[in-house]
Amino acid sequence: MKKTALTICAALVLALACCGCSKEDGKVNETTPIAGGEAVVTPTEATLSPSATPAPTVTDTPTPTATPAVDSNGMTLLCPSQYLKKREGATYGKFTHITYYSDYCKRDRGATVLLPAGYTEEKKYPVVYLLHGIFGDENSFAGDANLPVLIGNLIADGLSEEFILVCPAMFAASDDTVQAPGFTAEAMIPYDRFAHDLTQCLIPYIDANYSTLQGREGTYIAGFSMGGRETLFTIITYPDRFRAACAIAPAPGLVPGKDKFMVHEGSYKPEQVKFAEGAVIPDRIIICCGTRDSVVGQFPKEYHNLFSANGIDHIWYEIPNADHDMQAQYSGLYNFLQVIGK
Ligand code: FER
Repeated sequence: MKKTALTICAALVLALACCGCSKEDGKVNETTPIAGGEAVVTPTEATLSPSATPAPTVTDTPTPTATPAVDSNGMTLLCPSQYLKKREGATYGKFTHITYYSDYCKRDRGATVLLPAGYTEEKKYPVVYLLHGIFGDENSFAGDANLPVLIGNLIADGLSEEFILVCPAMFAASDDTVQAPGFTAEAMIPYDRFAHDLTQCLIPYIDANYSTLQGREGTYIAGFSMGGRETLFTIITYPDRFRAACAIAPAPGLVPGKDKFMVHEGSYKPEQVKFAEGAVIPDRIIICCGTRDSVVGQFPKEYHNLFSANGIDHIWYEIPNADHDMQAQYSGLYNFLQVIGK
């Protein structure tokens, strides 16, 4: 009882922390690139519902666009705002909700799927699995109207190959009538279980039902916050299954630690976060975070340091002035989605 109250409090604190950084009343700055990004309103237990945060509105850019700043790794620091606006000549896909049977969880589970606008069974598409934040579900990303726009624009400009986006529900509880997301050690278990549900059940389902480029070559994973942490957990656990990965503002807990929300037992010991000599591993791993992230703070940078110390090749970059917000998400996705097929 006491634990539940604490969990709800912690969830509210997190939601407030996220809401607190909203600066522009749902509007993304008109200059390029986007600035003062919309905060992610992380769903709490109370608001866990299919309708996700309304996406920020992007208004017309009156001035010609400046060349976006790029770092030494070739990462564009901020997603240029014109990529979040619909335009003539580009086509945009729509999310649909699917249900698959998880033999791992022994029950039906949901996911949302965004097919490329010109999807045809005659082609084979890579698949990006995109993991939501804590308390989220399969509808969290599907509620962001900017996401299909970003993807359609990247494809229209030839920056991304066409791909299928799958947004799963990460909380892979064995019994979701008794287990619920929260800031407790027990609640971390179903999040980590998702790696097994994904590789054993969801990927085979997607491969069986869509025209996919199967196997490591066509399989990508990315996530925001809790989803970023589980992206890292998944590639450490199943390194040979993914061609590339991106952890945007990954939450603590992959390794032991402590923050304002909880003590993290750690899914792995720091020395276990490595790949075996000669193992098949992702070609590219990106870790990024806003310089002003008020929720996960320095933990993403600590992952970067751990990966470096353990000899894992990766790209680390910081998103100027971004909080735990949409600006961070769009920056990470803008860069990562250009990696598909390359
Ligand atoms: C934590 C801090 C942040 C944590 C999770 C988060 C499980 C996730 C935040 C998000 O998904 O937005 O200590 O522990």
